Amino acid sequence: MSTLEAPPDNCKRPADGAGDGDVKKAKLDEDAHSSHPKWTSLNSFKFVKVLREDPQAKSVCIHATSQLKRAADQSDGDAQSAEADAIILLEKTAFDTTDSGISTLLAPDTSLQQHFNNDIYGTYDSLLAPSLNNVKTVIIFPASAKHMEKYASHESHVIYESPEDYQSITLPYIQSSSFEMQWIYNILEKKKESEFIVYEDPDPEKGFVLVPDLKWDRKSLDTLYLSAIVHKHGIKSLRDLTPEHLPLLKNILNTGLEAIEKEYGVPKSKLRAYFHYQPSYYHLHVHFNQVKFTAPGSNVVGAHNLSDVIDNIKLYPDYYQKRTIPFLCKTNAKLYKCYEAAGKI
Ligand code: M7G
Repeated sequence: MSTLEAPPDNCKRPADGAGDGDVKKAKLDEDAHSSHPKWTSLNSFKFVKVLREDPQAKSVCIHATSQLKRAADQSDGDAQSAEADAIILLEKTAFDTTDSGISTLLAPDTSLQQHFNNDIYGTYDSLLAPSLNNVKTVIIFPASAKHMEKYASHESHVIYESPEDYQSITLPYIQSSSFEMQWIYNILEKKKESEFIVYEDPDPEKGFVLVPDLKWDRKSLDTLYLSAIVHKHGIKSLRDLTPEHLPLLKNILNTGLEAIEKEYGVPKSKLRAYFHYQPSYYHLHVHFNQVKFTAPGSNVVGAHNLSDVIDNIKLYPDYYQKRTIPFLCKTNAKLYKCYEAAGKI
C-alpha cells in the first residue's frame, strides 16, 4: 500500500531513556487525577457513540463522557471539574446453571410475555428477577486516546513482523509510547486487587501474581479467565523471551495451572495458557482461560501457547528473536500507521 502520511511521532525511536520518561509521566498524570469513583448508576454519563457491539457475545462498548474532578487548586482551593472521556463495556453474563441458579430462574419472580403460539410451540420474553439480570460492566475513566484506539471497531489486518521490523518499527513504537501500566504496578505492589490474588510467588526472577482478569465476570467457571503477571520488570513481550526465562515460564505454567485447579476445581486439561502478540501492555503476563470459552484474542494469529513457547525456546534458544511473528492490527492503531509509513502494508 502506498504511504503518503508522515510517520506518527511515536513511530520514532526516542532519545535514550525517553520511553521510560513517558511511562513515568503517564504515571504522574494519572496520579494527578482523582481515583476512579465508585459509581452506583450510569446516569452521570453522557452518551457519545457506540464504539462496537457484538450481538453474539451480547456485548456493547460505549463512548461516553463524565465529569472528572481534579484535586483542589492550591491558589483558590476549589476542586476543578472537567468533562473527560469514558469507555463503558457492557456484557450480558452467562446463566447460572447450578441447581439454585435454575430454581431462581423458574421461581414466580420470572414473568413471561408471550409473542405467539402455534400448535405445541410458543415464544416469550422472560422478565427475570433483578438478581438474574446482571450485566458485567467495565468502566474506564478517564479513558485515553489509546483506550479509544483499543476499543473502537476497525478493520484488522495481519502484519508479518520480521526480526528487522521488530527492531526498526515495533520496538521504537513501544519505547516512545506510554501504555498506562499503572494498574499492573498496583497489582504487583498490592495497592489494588490484593484481596483477589489467587496465588503469588514473590520470587523477583521467577515469581508472578495470579489474579482474575478484568474480562471475567468472576462468577461463571465456563468463562473463567485469570492473568499471571510477572514480578520481573523489563520483559516486554514474547519477543524478549530467551532460555534465561525458562524457570519463570515453567513456574507460571505448572504452578499457575495447579493454583487454578485448587482454587476453582477446573482441571488443567480444561485450561489454556498463552501470550498475546502484540499485547496491549508491554509487561510480561500470561492469559489463562477455559478451553470451551472463545476468549477475545485466543485466535490462531494472536495467541501463543505457553507450553509451545517453552518448547520452542528449549529447541532454539533465540527462537523469538529470529522468527517472523504475525499479529493482528487494527487500521486505526498507531502501530498500523507506523508499518504503513514504513511501506510494509
Ligand atoms: P493484553 O494481551 O496485554 O491485552 O492483556 P488485551 O487487553 O488486548 O488482551 C492484558 C490483560 O489484562 C487483558 O486480558 C485485560 O483484560 C487484563 N486487564 C487489563 N486491566 C486494565 C486490568 C485490571 O485493571 N485488572 C485486571 N485484573 N486485569 C486487567
